[in-house]
Amino acid sequence: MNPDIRPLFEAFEQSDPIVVFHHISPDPDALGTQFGMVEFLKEKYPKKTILAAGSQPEMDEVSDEQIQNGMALVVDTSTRERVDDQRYSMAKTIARIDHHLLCDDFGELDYTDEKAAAAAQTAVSLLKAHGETIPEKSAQHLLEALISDTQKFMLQTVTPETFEAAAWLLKMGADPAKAQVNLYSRDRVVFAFRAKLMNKARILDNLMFSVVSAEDYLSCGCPFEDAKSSVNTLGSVKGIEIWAQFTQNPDGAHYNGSLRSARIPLIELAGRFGGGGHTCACGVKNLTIGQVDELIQGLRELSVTGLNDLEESE
Ligand SMILES: [Mn+2]
Repeated sequence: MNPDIRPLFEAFEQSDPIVVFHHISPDPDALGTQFGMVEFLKEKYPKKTILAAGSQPEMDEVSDEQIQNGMALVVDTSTRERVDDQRYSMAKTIARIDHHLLCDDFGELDYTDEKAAAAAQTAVSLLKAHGETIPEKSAQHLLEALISDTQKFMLQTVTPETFEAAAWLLKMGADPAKAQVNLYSRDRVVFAFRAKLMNKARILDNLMFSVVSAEDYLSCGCPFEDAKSSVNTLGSVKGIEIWAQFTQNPDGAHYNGSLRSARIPLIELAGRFGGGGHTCACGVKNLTIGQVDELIQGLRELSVTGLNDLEESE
């Protein structure tokens, strides 16, 4: 990561408006880091226009002019194509705060810490290093981002720095009990869909997977966005090393895959199908049903060979 943090804070100082962007289909890290930065910037610069961009209804209306005249801050987004609202590229100044494996360089103001467990962790290190204090609202958003991307601090990506970031956020007023409610109270329709997902789960060697149709979630009244992010419903089963969810898109033609493992790297296999993400948590889009079958076979093999590799290296 760019060790010199000053240019980022100088850019905040000099820019107005500042528009904060997230990735397509934002997860709680993308949203929490986005709103964490928005609330911080609003408090620091009460006279400036600070906006949250994105295609969701709860986001701000942002005009072309506002983007052109100011700064775009992109968070939690691995590549340029994944920015939710491509108008970000019209901004005078573009910066990024991220933690994905670096495959697209955003330039001089790219602050990507590949070792951070969440984009929120990168954001906190920058804020701390610059001696900032942040309002409670901002701290709450960032804590929720951190908890979510680390699955409650239980992933291999968690380091002492992750807890240091969490400790700092608590000092700034964040409340973990509120985070539990905000992050993990499910809608009843999501609960109903997840029951189906579990019902359809199958086990092959050390792999558990479930392939669900559009009908499966639409009939429960569960939106695609909520349905497709249910993969961890399949995790935490003894003897299961890899778990995966394949969700048919609402168009009925393709499938969205979410792949997870506790410790076997999946990124290379995901890459062969055009997917990406993190070492042990990957997403793959637009799979045909034939590709879903191929990927399941690949994951099944990896659930055995990957485990052997781990045992040998122990
Ligand atoms: Mn993230």
